[in-house]
Amino acid sequence: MRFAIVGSGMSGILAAIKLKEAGHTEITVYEKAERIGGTWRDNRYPGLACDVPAHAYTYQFAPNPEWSAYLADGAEIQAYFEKTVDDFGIRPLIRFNTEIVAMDWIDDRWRIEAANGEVDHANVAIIATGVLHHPRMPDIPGLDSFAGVAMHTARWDTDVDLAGKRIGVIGNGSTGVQLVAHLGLEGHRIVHFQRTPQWIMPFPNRAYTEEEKAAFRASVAAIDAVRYAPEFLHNVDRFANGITDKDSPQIEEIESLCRNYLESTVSDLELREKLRPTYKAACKRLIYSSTYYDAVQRPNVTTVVAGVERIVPEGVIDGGGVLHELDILALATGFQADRFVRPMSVKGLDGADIEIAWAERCAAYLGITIPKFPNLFFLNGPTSPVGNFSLIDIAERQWAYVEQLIARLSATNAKGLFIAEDAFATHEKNRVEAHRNTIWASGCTSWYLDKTGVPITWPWTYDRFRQMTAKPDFANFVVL
Ligand code: N01
Repeated sequence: MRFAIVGSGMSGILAAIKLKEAGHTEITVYEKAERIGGTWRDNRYPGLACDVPAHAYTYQFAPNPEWSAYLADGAEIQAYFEKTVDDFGIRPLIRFNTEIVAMDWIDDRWRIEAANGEVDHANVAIIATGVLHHPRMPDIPGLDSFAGVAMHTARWDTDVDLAGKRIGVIGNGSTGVQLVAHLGLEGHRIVHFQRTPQWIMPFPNRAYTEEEKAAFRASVAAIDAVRYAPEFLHNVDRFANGITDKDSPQIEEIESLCRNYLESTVSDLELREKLRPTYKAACKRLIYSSTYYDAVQRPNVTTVVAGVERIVPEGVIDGGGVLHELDILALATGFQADRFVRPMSVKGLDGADIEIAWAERCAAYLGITIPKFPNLFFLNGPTSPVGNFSLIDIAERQWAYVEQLIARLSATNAKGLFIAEDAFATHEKNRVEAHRNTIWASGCTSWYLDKTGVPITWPWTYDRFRQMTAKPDFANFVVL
């Protein structure tokens, strides 16, 4: 069996390692960039970190006793993936600088075409192209006229010298908050344009001591004590169970923790009201930060809530007509979250086209498989649980499921399999229905929502995801 994996971020690396370990030899990982790493390669803005504890944001099979802190920064996470690729010997499988542009199911296998004209064929295609990959540029008049340096946070130019510069930041999602917290505490002059306030959950970080790292090296049990620490699991469970019901006591508890943090930390009453959200906590992705409120109270940081009217060569004119003169403009304006595999063209059985399949909304059964696309398996595909979970854990569960699909192909000599249309339609109907009551559909805007207002995520508990991905029900699959 020949395998093609598209993308060498966290999920693609996982798939390659697992296939190699299972004894497969015909594996190629296609990577359009010149390095592995996906999100952690593309994002290099100051303050980038992961708000999932490092020991929980780690492959099960590759624990890392060397994590320097409870929450790791972006560069350290990228280094972990680079090391894992080498430790497991999969670098030779990766074709760098090779962007796949088209995939067609022809004669019982995938014909895979790269932008450079190369063509490959594979029996199984693993789509590991990430969730938040294509930057979303804001539609603000005059953006092109800015005379300073304007850059999206996912395209940060680390050569730009920030010293002494006046820096504007548009956007206050997880990215904008990390950037402003970091630069603000470093003393840079920041003007932060906030369109909608965010709920902020305190989540202190701390460096590990050499003694702790020695204990992690000595025993995986010490690592597991962090990974499965009761207080961390309590946070995860509270969130996982709360999101399914916007009126749940868990959401009330999250909101009260955030509200208390705002009120006990931000002393200036005018600023406090600027930062107070009017929608339910966790409706937008909940932000974890124990430094942002400190930063925005510094005299070098200004929070502007008057909106952004237009951009001019000198800076930004806010909704009140005030000009904020700037040298650097950071666009922390998020991603086109509905792209997934696209702009790649993917055509399956009987003329099935991913553009048509996803015309109304992008979705995949368990985030893994879609009807009429045989042996096309997504990791962290659409409708996977993305909330505030470790996407590594989700990809590992999905991989364990995909492994069983691949084993079935081998055992039966089948050419292909995919989720049946009726099983998928029933699942999607239930998913859309269940979303009515979730926190994400409780009346805010966010990247979770598709164009019809339905969240592109998992509306049930995380336990249900665990159960449903434990074992495929082959009665729900079409086997060729
Ligand atoms: O993007 P976002 P992000 N004028 O879409 C604003 C993950 N992540 O890059 O809320 C003015 O959340 C927009 O305003 P509003 C995580 O899953 C994880 O921050 O729409 N403002 C919003 O404030 C996260 O959820 C980590 O009113 C404009 C912001 O831009 C996801 O990535 C770290 C605007 C966009 O927020 C995306 O986060 C970082 C305009 N025209 C990110 N257009 C971890 O630690 C947009 N905005 C794991």
